[in-house]
Amino acid sequence: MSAFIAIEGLEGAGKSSVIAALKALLEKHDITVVTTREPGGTPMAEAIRDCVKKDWEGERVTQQTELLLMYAARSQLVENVIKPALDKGNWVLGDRHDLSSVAYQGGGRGVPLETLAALRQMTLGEFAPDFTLYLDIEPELGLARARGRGELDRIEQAGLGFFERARATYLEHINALPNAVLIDASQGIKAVQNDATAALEHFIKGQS
Ligand code: T5A
Repeated sequence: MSAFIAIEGLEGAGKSSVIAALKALLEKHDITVVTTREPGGTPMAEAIRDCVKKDWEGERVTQQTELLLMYAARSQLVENVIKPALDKGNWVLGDRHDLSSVAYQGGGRGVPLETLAALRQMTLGEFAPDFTLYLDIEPELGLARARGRGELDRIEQAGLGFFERARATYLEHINALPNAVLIDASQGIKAVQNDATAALEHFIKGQS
């Protein structure tokens, strides 16, 4: 048995620390874990990540370019890393996946959902996470945490309204997903990790 778990949420929600705790939990169950991040996770996808996060000195990055780069990176990662890992019986913990595009490019930038659906169909077909953990945080708090760990990149400088729309879109979609859990990420790190590991433990039990 294998499973692809996506960890979603705005900047500073705590996805990295949650993934470390989930990995430890899975390893206690003798499960081999592969961790990924999006955009990124293969040499080419990491190059796309640098490209998409970089500030191009006054050149406007169009919403179409940003969208296509996200799906190009995702296609590379899914075909070269995620599917092969799942085929070997490993579990995959993904720091972001397709729901990020729905929230950021769809909600944040205003790309129509039909456009996203067409691109998803072209690059992923029916491939989707088996379980999604969404770490919910107010943009102001998340961005303050992100600022605390370093300078904000091009996307992080998009403004509060962008992140408010992204969060609203996350909330709308997470409530409609069958295998998804929302976690209050405004709590302290330990509490967020505890809630996340409890949710994953519940998912694991349901698989056996
Ligand atoms: N993007 C991505 C799109 O627009 N579309 C897409 O389809 C995809 C896949 C990726 C960017 O690309 C965008 C979204 C992003 O803007 P990234 O650097 O990977 O860039 O961005 P994030 O994933 O958002 O990175 P962050 O590091 O900001 O988020 P995390 O992983 O959620 O946060 P984390 O764990 O690194 O924590 C950040 C800081 O907060 C502290 C940590 O110690 C750290 O300093 N922290 C807490 N402090 C107090 N209490 C807690 N509960 C805390 N949790 C973490």
